[in-house]
Amino acid sequence: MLPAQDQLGIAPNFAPRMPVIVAAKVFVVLVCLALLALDACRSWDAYNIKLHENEVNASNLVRSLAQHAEDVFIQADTVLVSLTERLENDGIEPARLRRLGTLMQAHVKELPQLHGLFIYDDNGSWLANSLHLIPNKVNNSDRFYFRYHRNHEDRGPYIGAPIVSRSTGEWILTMSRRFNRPDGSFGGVVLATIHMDYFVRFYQTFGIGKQGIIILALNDGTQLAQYPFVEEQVGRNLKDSPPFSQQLLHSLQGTYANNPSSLDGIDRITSYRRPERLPLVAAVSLARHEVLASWWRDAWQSFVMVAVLALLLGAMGLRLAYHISLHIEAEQKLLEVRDDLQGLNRQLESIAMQDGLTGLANRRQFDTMLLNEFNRAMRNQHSLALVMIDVDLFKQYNDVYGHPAGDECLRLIAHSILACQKRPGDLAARYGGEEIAVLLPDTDLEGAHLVAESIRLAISGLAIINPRSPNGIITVSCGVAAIVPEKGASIPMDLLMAADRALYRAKSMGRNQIVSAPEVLAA
Ligand code: GH3
Ligand code: MG
Ligand code: MG
Repeated sequence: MLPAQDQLGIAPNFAPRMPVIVAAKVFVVLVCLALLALDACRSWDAYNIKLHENEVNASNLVRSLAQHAEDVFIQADTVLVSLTERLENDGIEPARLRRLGTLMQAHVKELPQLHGLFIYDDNGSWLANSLHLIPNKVNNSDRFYFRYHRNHEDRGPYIGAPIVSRSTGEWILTMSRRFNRPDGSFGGVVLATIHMDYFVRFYQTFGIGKQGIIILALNDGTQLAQYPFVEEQVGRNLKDSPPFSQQLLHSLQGTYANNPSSLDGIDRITSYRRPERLPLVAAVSLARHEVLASWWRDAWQSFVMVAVLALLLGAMGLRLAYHISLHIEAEQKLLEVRDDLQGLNRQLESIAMQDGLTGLANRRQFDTMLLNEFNRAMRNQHSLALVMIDVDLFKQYNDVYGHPAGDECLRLIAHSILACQKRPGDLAARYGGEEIAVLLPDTDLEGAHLVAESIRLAISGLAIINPRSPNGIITVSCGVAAIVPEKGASIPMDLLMAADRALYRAKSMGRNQIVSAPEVLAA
């Protein structure tokens, strides 16, 4: 006998199929993709935070630069206001101008941004300056600031485009005011010149990367100073560049991305601010790739780590899924083998329980079933019936036709008996030789008699010739008995003996008939 399913260690419901493996593989791939997606989200957040940080830093820096530029020009203007006031009240006599010259020298020494201070009369001739000498035949009426003041009665300060100093040859910025004669007519111009280099040197103290740019410009777009200093770009007008025209003129401060720059093709982010009291604008442009350099480094490092992790996870997961699939395959094969063995086992069992010649149950199965049904009938107090069938004069049939023909005759008889079985619980068994027993659970004597009669008729209906029989054909005799077993009072053998006695009586009464056992009925 083969081991039962549980003894083989196989759980009855444990039969995972290949779709589970496909789902596991899909799950592993999804986990890997989710890891990469999470990293991409994290990097995207870091990217936005980096840009925001840069915006805050740049806007703080540009606020300082705007304040610085305003302070530098306001300091110069304070000197110009005082000179204008003296010129208008004290006049331009040579002695006064000499004293003013000394005062101007003191101012220039005091304020490091000042390149010089100058006074011109209404024709542009030099009246006084902070230098120690007044060059001959030098006239500044061609300068734009001079023409501006001569043509405008406005008394406010005027900041001009960068120019090359006639006294020192360096790039300077100009701030000037008009002074009037007592009658209100144009009296001349006071001028403060400021080192452009003063701004450039200040700007270079800030860390703005290799491709960052700081620009100081007038509101009309005229560039006053730039770091890094590029001589060809001095004094250029930015008003036609789109960011300047679109953004800087319309708000006090802000940030914009000019990608990429029309000048050098570099993608920059610019923050700008305009001071409140002067028509200036300060701007800081940082190269986007420099701002994001650390972010790129971090993002790559993190991507490489996550990608390696995802690959390892994916490889291990898929390998695991592969091994599980092998395991499942092996298990399935084992189950198939088990099923085959169980089928074989059932076949062997049925062979062991069957009669080889007739295909009916054999004696062993009959004995087991008789015991079982007897006990059941006892428990339920139902009637159990037995029909014992014996072929009449079969020895003679064998003698006439031989044993093989006898065997074939027995097969035909068995087939007829099976055909008469009405209920699945009935059992027909070859009891021995040409004797067949039919066990009929839940059947009384009367019912069993009817079954026996139908069997007898079916067999004589086969009309198998038996020349030595009085009827000329094969017939059977049947002994029928039935019992409602009582506990402790009856045993299976009682039923067998009763049926056998009835059969004996049927034989002695002339064969081809049925005898029921009345004494059993009575019991
Ligand atoms: P009756 O029962 O009517 O008194 O007469 P009978 O000739 O049938 O007598 P008995 O039952 O004593 O003889 C049984 C015979 O059945 C003996 C034997 O030749 C035959 N027989 C028993 N088993 C087989 C079998 O498997 N094959 C064949 N061919 N014959 C068998
Ligand atoms: Mg016999
Ligand atoms: Mg017989």
